[in-house]
Amino acid sequence: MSPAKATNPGVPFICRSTSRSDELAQGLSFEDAAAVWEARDEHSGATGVFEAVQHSDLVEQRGCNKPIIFRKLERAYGPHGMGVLLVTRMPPEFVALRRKLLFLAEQVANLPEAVQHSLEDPESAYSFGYSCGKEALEDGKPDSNKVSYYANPQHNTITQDAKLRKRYSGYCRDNIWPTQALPELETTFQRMGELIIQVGMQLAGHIDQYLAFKGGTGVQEGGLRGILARSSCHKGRLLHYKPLQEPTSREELQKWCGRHTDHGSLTGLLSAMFMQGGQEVRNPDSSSGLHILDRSGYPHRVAIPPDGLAFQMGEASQVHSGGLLQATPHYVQAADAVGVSRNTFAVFMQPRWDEPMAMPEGADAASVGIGQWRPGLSFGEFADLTVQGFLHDSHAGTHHAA
Ligand SMILES: O=C(O)CCC(=O)C(=O)O
Ligand SMILES: [Fe+2]
Repeated sequence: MSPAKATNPGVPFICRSTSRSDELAQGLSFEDAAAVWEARDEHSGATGVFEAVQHSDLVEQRGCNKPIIFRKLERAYGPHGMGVLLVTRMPPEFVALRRKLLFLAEQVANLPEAVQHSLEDPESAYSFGYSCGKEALEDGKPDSNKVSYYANPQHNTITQDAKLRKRYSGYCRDNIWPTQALPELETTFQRMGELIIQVGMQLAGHIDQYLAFKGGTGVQEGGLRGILARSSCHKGRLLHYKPLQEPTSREELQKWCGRHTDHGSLTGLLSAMFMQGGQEVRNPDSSSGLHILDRSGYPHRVAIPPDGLAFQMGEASQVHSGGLLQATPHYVQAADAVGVSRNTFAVFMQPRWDEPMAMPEGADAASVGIGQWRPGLSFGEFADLTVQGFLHDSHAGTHHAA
């Protein structure tokens, strides 16, 4: 199936200017410096204002941008931040790949059952390849509402060590691809994953400078960027939220990907694509989609523009920064419209399984604030505890970057 001609997805997105004087002096253009990104929930009228930075500014690492980027990072990820930063004006390759990959998500969900089954990996607890109905919803029922396809976007195999492949199966087993049924999936998934990781690494470099500026004693060797560069086990998740068969309550719609925080370091997220009958359609329900909870627990809908890439903070970064960076609680609400699917892609950038989960020297353990964390854990052990916690924690509704 070839991608349909783009219809206007109608994302309620505006770049709004705030103060201009000091920012102009820092050497950024007016628009760049002032960019915030405002998403409005048309039903409730609630707005969320999120920080945005242009991709080119992130890449160039110009010294004069630092004070602006630091302020944006603080407003995004600090203890009073909104939990998300948007990278805008991603290059044309990214925009084209997004469409191609999200059409493939729809196709994965429509593969014959026998093919889907052949792409499953029970040995990794369905953390590689096709997964549907293997995770529990908040109410304990199997989650058959969405289809996931998991893979390492950078490496098809990371180790031959049988012990590691068994002990850390969620990281160390091999990628699985539908080479016959959907040959384009492998390259499209991997290229998009690689692009997201590249931008995430650039962002991590700025975050390290920000942490140093805040007086943080440093996030382990090489900072957050070092942790992510050492890791060979980032995980991509292609997601298809199945169309509703019949109208349902708002409460049910909010269970599709219940409230949780990702347990890795940094999560990159695409703008979701809605589809009906094989064609892209506008989001039929302006209150559906990704919502983040601000520090007072108030939900804000996050509408990512098609050329944008959003980054949420994960729990590992909260630990590694001693609480200077705060993990982002979020959930996804399905669209209140029969017959419309939602397709998206997340990349969980996460430490290697053996990376120490140490907080910076001198930091106060209480400020880490992650329930399952204690000193001396490796990331693999921390992740195990997190996943076990999900079995009992009524706030967690999703399987995670494994
Ligand atoms: O569907 C989305 O936009 C986000 C999915 C998510 O939060 C997750 O997979 O952890
Ligand atoms: Fe998530």
